[in-house]
Amino acid sequence: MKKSKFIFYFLTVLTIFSACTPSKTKQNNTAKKPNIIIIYLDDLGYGDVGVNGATAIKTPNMDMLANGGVRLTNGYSTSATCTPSRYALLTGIYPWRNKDAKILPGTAPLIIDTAQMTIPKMLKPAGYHTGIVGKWHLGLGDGKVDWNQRVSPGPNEVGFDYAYIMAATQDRVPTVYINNGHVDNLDPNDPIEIDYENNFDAQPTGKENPELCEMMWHHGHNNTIINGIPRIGFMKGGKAALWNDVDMADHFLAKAQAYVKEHKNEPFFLLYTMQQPHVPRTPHPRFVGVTDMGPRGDVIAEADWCLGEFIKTLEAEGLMENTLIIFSSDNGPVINDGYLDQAVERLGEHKPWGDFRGGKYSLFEAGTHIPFFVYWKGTIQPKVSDALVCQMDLLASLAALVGADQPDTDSQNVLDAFLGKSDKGREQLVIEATSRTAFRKGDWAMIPPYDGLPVLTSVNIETGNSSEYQLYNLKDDAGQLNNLAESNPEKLEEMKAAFQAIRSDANEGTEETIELL
Ligand code: NG6
Ligand code: CA
Repeated sequence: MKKSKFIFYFLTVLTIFSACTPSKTKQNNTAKKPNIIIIYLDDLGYGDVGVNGATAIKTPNMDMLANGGVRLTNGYSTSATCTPSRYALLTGIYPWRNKDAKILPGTAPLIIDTAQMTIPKMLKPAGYHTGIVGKWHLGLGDGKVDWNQRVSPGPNEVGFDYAYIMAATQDRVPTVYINNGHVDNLDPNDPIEIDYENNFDAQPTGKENPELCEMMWHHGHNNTIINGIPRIGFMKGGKAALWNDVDMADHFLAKAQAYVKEHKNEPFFLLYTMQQPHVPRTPHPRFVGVTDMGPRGDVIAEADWCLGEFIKTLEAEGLMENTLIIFSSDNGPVINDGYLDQAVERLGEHKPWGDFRGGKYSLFEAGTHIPFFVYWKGTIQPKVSDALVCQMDLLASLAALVGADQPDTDSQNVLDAFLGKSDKGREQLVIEATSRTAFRKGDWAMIPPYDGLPVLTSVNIETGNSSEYQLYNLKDDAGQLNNLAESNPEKLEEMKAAFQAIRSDANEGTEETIELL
């Protein structure tokens, strides 16, 4: 072969080779990107899970994730209620920076700015398809939603390619599913109207017509009756679109499974936000009586079953080794949250709050100290970790995992703690409960003074309010019984200074009104 011809062939081969290489590398990179699934429960307490001490409820599937992955014993939501926790999870921003990040009515506008960074928005350029199935509760539209048109902005406008959601909570209207902005099964001849102030045409309500209620309200929850359950807010029309409460778990499960099957050939991110054990607790008849605790126990068992079925789908599709699963809850537990559903009477020895004090709505630990497990078959070695981590850190940590830029938010990259490679999490965390904030640093928790009732007696909820500073060493006193503020003034001053450095207007916040009676 002549030298020039050889060079020609050599260059041709080189060109073909180099033309092939990048696409091959790209393919390989894509293949290596793990699917990311966040399974997020509603009001599940630290102690509601077997691995965290529950015996009256069996949670074998949650336990499997915890025992086979990293069981985080110092894992937090930012807040002791839903909306702010979900806001922080998705945006990496402390919810108290956004005055609208409070428990929202079903008619509230979207509280995430469509220009804001979110987990799905961060993942999309990294090649991910993004979906959410389940509870949303971050507002929809821009203030005046027409439920009979496409409802936007919403999850699709803040990064989700696919969104199959309920707008707010199971106890709030509208009681319909929304599929990428459209109310599912809506009959245009039976339009939906929603109002949180005024009833429509003297329709029956829980307040006026308790005889029509199959589940009785205790406080709040006395407006329009749907499926025998009185709700928060008034709703008219949309009969064909109404969800069936006892089928909700199966319905969301089927959507989550379908999403996985449809997107198994590309990296995907799925936020699967189950509605249990939030009120109204409506287990499918298959689960009624599987615990001795009444509906609250039964729906936790139902949620665990859903998790198991969902994992079976991942297994059947051969996805387990390439899927990172994060399991957590938006806030701590509540027993009586407004319906008479036997939760109080049949609680028995079960401790939904584990060893902690308080629960949902509380600045004490159990408000935000929630179950938190990270599982990745074959990649994560089983471990119990006491690294301090918050759901808000998932944005920066997942960005590190997929090689995206670090976002400029409150989210901290603690990926190694999530993967069990390090015991080092964040150093400090501001926690929030109904617009009041407190502080966690090292082994210490500090709650500044707040006016307001320390205990909401009719529902037996401890708010954490006190006229004095409270300081607890959680290492010796997980149950926050010994206030060390007076005996350890140095520590108190150190905590106050560190807290105020982050939250300079901490004591000026106004307390959110929760209608409890
Ligand atoms: C409260 C509701 C409570 C629950 C909560 C939101 C009343 C009296 N109480 O206002 O039942 O819906 O809001 O829960 O209406 S969360 O988990 O979504 O934050
Ligand atoms: Ca919740």
